[in-house]
Amino acid sequence: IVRPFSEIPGLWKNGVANLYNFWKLDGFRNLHRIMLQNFNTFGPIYREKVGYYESVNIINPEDAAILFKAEGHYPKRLRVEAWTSYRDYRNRKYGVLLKDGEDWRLNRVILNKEVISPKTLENFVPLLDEVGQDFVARVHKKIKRSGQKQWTTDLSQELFKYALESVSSVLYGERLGLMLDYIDPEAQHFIECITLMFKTTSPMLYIPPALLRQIGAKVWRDHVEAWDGIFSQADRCIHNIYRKLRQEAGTSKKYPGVLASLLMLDKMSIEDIKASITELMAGGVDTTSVTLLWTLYELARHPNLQEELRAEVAAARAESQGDMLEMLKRIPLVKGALKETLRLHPVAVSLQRYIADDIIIQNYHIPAGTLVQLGLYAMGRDPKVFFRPEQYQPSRWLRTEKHYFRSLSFGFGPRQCLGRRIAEAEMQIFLIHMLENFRVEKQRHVEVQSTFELILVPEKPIILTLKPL
Ligand code: HEM
Ligand code: 2DC
Repeated sequence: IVRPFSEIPGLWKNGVANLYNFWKLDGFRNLHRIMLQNFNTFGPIYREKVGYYESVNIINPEDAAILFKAEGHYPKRLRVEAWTSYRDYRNRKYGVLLKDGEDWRLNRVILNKEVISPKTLENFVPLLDEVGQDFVARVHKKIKRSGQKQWTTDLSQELFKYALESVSSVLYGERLGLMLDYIDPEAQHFIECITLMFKTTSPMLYIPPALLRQIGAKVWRDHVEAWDGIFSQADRCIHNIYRKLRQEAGTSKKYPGVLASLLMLDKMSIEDIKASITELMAGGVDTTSVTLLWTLYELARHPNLQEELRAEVAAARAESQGDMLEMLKRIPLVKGALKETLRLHPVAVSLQRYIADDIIIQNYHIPAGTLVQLGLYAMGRDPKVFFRPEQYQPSRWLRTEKHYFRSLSFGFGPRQCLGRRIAEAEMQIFLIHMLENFRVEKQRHVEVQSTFELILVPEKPIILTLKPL
């Protein structure tokens, strides 16, 4: 017999009291650990209400399959009110990240062709390869200048720049010049704004931004300032391309970038294009840079594995005679390493959908319209789902284990990460160049955990040593 919705275990009766407890546990920064603990307490399904945020949470891949089968034609994830409120406040259009329904689908279908279809890789890879080469050249220069034979540092700032340079070169078909010694202060400011934007979003998941705005709360003011900085930099980049396009009218045969392609295609309104390009630019910095930092950290902790990956890359280089697009087809273990990083250190703690149909999960009835969350962080560390989950083992993704609904770091289906192809290519190319040039080491006995700042990030700086081979 199917049990009713009201019998799902969990704390969902008093959102305000739960918010108070959540706050006492420093939940704004510990969301991932609290979710893990809730699954331990309540089992594989629990219902929760914290502040105004209400959801049903699940952890099993088989249940994830049921969830995504019920996502409907217009999959809808948690509405991040802080982000929509800002746009309403400043009279800006929603991009594909925030749109829903038919409006979302129409934009998404056009963007898919330019951003995530497999054929775009041909265009992206040469641009990303150039940025990767410049990154290692920059590190070599840093080492040379230091007068030592190695460089010990917190790479996060360098990685932010690498990520922004990469995503910008793909979007605009042009370099920002962030791998140079003197960089545009506006670009640096943009990077800081993105981090602030993410950080100020998390409290507003639980407390309505409209309320915070009314009382003039600092977190709302900081959030507005962060988005203002993001939009003004994106606007500058977009206007620059728009102007050039009108002057030259597409004379050269070279790939002009995603923005110019969309403008020439003339299938989306200019305002819609601007909104989505801004989201892509903002979404393309902290996500990949943090994942790369975690990957270097894991490679430093596993020197034998690092050598194995280096050998794979060397063989791929030889077989493809340096053709990067070909190389990317010959590095399964490098790809496994990135999946493994995202299993243990996912960018998104959860995936969510407002389900379109009634479903039954763990023998409980869940009505259509409910917000159901898959605990991605918890699933990645569950011994019932992954054999010896605490071990970093890229080879587990080479078909030894079951993969059914287990590789979900970029989400699922038509609403999955739009930046996925860019992110994957950018990260693979980065690792290829780094493995070909440096050995990565770390200080002994330093364990680094995740902290929740809307996306999961390292709780403290990760100090690594790069040694030229
Ligand atoms: C959405 C993860 C990098 C842009 C998402 C979602 C996840 C995700 C989990 C939600 C998917 C869903 O609900 O099914 C990641 C990870 C990244 C990454 C793990 C890198 C390691 C990027 C990059 C960009 C980007 C580089 C931009 C170039 C977006 C956009 C959406 C999205 C625009 C919303 C798509 C929509 O609503 O239709 N991402 N992301 N992401 N991501 Fe990413
Ligand atoms: C955060 O409980 C935790 O890719 C919440 O590139 C549920 C939630 C909803 C939406 C998720 C968010 C979490 C994490 C960050 C994500 C976001 C959707 C897109 C966004 C996963 C899991 C991200 C980082 C985008 C951001 C693009 C943007 C800022 C322009």
